[in-house]
Amino acid sequence: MGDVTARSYREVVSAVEEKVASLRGGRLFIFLGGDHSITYATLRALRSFYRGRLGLVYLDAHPDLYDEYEGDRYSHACTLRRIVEEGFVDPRDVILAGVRAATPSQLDFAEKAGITVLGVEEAEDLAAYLKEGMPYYISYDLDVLDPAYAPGVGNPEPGGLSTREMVRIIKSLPEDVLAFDVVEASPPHDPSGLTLFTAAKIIRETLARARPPGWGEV
Ligand SMILES: [Mn+2]
Repeated sequence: MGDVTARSYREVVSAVEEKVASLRGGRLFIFLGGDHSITYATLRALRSFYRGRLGLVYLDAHPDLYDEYEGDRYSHACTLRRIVEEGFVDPRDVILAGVRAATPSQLDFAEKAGITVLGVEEAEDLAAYLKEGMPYYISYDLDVLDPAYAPGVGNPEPGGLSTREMVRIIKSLPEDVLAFDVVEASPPHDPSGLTLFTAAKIIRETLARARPPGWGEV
């Protein structure tokens, strides 16, 4: 589908919505970021025509649950908060995994909303929290990995998953995937190119795992 170019975040959101809606369902969507705020745009676009059940697996070192960050409610630090507040996904169908840099207020919001939060240790068991028969959107923030494996991200957070552990997690994900994204790859922070190789590995493993999506009545 190509790149999205825009002069503002608002334009990003409408450009993504236009492109995605023009193709509608029946295929597996892959979105490559760009910072994590893109996931608000992609889910909003999918929700413009797909109204069925949808779970979200959100792999991230950070919860992205701030109400506002540096004066911006649509910052990458607020993405998951906007997704659940605007009703794109029921918070009880969200699994946030690999978290290791959370503030108390964000964890408090997650608990009240019913979001399942798993730390790095528990991330490998996330399959136990998946809901049977529910299609999923998978969002991979590359900073869920340890910076040893993916140094080229905007907010590296040591103590994360290894690529091997990530592959094991991917093999445990649901096969019914409507769409997935891989975000936060930042080439200027990735002089060796390793982060992009790791991103490619995640994409390939997810493609190997996912069945053609069951869009149902779209
Ligand atoms: Mn993120």
